[in-house]
Amino acid sequence: MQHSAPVVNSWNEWDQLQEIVVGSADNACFEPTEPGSRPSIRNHPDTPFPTGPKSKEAIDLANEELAGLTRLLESQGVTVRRPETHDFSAPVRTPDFEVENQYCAVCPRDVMITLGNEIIEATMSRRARYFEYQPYRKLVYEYWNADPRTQWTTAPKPSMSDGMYREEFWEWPLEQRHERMHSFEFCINQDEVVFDAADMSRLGRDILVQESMTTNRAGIHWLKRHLEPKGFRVHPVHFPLDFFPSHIDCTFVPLRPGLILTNPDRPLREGEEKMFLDNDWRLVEVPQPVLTNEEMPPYCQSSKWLSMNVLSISPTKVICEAQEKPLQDMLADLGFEVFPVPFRNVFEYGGSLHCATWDVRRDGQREDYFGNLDYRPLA
Ligand code: DAV
Repeated sequence: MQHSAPVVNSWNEWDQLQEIVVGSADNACFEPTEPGSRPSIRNHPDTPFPTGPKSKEAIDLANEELAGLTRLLESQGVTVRRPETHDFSAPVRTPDFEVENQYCAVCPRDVMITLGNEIIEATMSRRARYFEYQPYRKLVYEYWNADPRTQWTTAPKPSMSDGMYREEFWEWPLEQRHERMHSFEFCINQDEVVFDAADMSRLGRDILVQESMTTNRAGIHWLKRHLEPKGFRVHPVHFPLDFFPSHIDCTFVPLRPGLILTNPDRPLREGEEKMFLDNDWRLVEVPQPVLTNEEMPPYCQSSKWLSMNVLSISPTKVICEAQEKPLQDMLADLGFEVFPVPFRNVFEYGGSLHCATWDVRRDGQREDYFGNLDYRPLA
């Protein structure tokens, strides 16, 4: 079927949504301990973290909320697609590593990104997530077969061998993290190209990429070299007070041209606000989340800032977690129609509403929202 608009078309985080993939908790497993991840039970750091499949009850509760999000999106005229069933309990063995089980398909955002008419599969940064593109491949083939304009790129797979990681990272005392906060060195080193898709945020021609535990400078360099010839500008961004950064969408969340939600605990590195202020973008701090970090679900490895992991249906409609009243009120004051949906049972799978989705088609084209920019491309 040939649409007049491309089947794959999404240039930013906010244009009117047409088609989206919502994750699934089917067959989800606990994330294994590995060089790139040290999961622990909240408030019980000395109890061993569980391994293998999650309980049926936990999976059903998350799936109910994912189904609720699906119904809401469909009621707004959005086509919702779901990943294929995958056996996450299967171990992975490559020439470079072994890991006892995989993770889940709750967070397509971490793995897949639409950049205009191109789908990119991220390299990923953790062993248990090495094959996480697989539940989405059937959809990718469908989009690729349906429209000759669909471009599809898989980023180079890193070895994920021991040498790719900096295991001491996990032992650094807080004081040392503070001293090193401007070096942006985390649990992966700079030897191989590494990035998770969720460290990127799309603003038309301009793509922000966070340096993090899941994206290194070589990964950002690869993205620049890949995207600049296509007319994108790639901007590394940093949040030095986030000592365990992973994925930009609980830190810096654009909602419409000229407006970005920011995290009061994680200010942008000094100087990096210039491109936004020079182009009349407002950076607006969100209120404190309703839950404290201590009150987050025991198996959840993310912070309370999942509160700001909202999903835009359009430049005027935003989906927000049902219990986050302070943020909902702020969004309403900013002129948004807010759609609350219960989602706390999804938190232990690593994300909230933005993480648990991958938008494939939105209205609109590539716009330049940063006319006043001093940008130096690689070549
Ligand atoms: O701020 O805790 C959570 C997002 C993970 N996908 C955070 C990052």
